[in-house]
Amino acid sequence: CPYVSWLWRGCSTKKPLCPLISPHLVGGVEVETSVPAWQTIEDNYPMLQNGGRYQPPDCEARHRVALIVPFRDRDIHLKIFLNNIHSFLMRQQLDYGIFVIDLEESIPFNRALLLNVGFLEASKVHDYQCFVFHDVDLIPENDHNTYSCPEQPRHMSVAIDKMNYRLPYTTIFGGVSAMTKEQMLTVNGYPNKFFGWGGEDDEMYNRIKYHNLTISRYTGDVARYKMLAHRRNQENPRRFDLIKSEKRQNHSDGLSSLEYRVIGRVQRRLFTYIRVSVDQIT
Ligand code: BGN
Repeated sequence: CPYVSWLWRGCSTKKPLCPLISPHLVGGVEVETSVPAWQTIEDNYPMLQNGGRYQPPDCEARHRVALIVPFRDRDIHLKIFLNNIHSFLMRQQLDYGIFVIDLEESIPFNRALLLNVGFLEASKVHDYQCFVFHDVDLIPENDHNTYSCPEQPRHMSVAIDKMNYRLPYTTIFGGVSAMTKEQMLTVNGYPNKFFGWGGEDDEMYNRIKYHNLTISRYTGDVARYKMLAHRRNQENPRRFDLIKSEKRQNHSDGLSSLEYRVIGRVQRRLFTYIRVSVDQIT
């Protein structure tokens, strides 16, 4: 602020609130599936702050959103994801950050635990109100699919090309889903004991239901995604039993019982990378 105007009117650097509907939206978008070099993707996004964070330059965002991306050894997917998602989120005029959470190799993959870690770590760097838990292999195809958090938890990957753009079952909560900070705290986050593929999202659904919340969804013409090709992950044979035992214990394993060690943290231009280790809890 110039000194004189500050004396005279009280200087306000506050930007106007962004419009309810961003003027930059285009609707359907062609997913860019090329795999550019890291430098090329970074050069595409000079307006990013370090750590993959962004605020619209000309208005105050209505939503502060952290994207939490659980990750293991999928560099190609991550490149394609970031190359697409940044322009998508910028068009939605969000105040957002992307957090990629990786797990030490010797430990079986645990998507739900990494989502909990991402929730806690992102909350330390900014006052995010909304968390979008995002698989790295899903790329949105329509920017009317706003990455914000409504009153109820929102399942976002409603229509996926590989699933013929149909919801496989009505209680599904995997792929891409959004919850407010308050909702995450209410349900005590995701479970920590689901090592291997499957069931952790169904357990989150049970928590949502247990706390009298419901799932909301956009319609399938908007909430559309392209799924990148990948090999099948190792299924967790214990997932059915784990779901039953969580029910008996009133879904109490979660944020409150999570223990982890951060073993790496890098603020890259396109994302914040956090690598963790945990003891394998049974
Ligand atoms: C379901 C998995 C989900 C997964 C979807 C993807 C289970 C547990 C059954 C009690 N659930 O079958 O985790 O997101 O498939 O379509 O395996």
